[in-house]
Amino acid sequence: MAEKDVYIAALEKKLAELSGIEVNQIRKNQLGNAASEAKSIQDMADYVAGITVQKAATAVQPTVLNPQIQSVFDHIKAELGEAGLRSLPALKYDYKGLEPHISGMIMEIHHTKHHQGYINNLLAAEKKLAEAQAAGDIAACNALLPAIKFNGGGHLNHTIFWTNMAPATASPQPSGTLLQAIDKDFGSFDAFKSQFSASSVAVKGSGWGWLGYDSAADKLAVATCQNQDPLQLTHGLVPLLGLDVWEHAYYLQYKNLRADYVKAFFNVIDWDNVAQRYTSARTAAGH
Ligand code: MN3
Repeated sequence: MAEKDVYIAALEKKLAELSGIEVNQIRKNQLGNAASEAKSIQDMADYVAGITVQKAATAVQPTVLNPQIQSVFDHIKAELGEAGLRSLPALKYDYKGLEPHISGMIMEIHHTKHHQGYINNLLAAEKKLAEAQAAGDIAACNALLPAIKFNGGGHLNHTIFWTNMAPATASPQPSGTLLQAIDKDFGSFDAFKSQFSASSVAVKGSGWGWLGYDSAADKLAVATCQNQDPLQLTHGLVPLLGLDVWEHAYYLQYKNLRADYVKAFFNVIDWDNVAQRYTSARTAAGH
């Protein structure tokens, strides 16, 4: 059995254990959809493994290292510090802590399998990058960008996402300067909520919905990204609030009803975390 199949089989087995649903039934119901992210992760591992580092003399070499490679690492370090670059961050709540809005089963699989998968791949890509740099093979370095962006983005995005959530509280709305900014830039909290929700629901395929901060204009903005593309690299916005709308993030609970999941997400947003991010981003931008 290919390594990929072993991985998916293990994921299905885990799903079966956690859900009490037989593997065959999971397949039949296409709940194995949760494996789609696992498949993407495995495809990316294969991609990294497939890149061959050559001696500089034997390849026609570009001379410039793509700066996005360093950017991805810089953004992760800014969020998690040097040590956090390579390790799975702990959650500040139990896996069941976001229930009934996001099930404990989704949270556990998402955190321990998927997020860890991105980190494993990022480590493999980082190792290969070091090899390629040592050999002076810039072409191989640059060929690693998609893997670094996907897996580094996956690590970064999920890290922000976990901190953006908290068990449902009595204050499901922002307050203070963040609320003032939302009112100023969107008209009202409800208008923001509509725009963020509609954009997130409309992401084609797999991706993320975001509330970001435009440092130059000192404004808030809603944006979406495909796959695991990091918000800052894609749109130049500092990420404040992210929502994973890959199917694995909701399918086991909401099936194909992404809009219901997006609605439920608003019950578990940690607005204090979003406000802290907003304040930090403004300070960093000198506003
Ligand atoms: Mn995810």
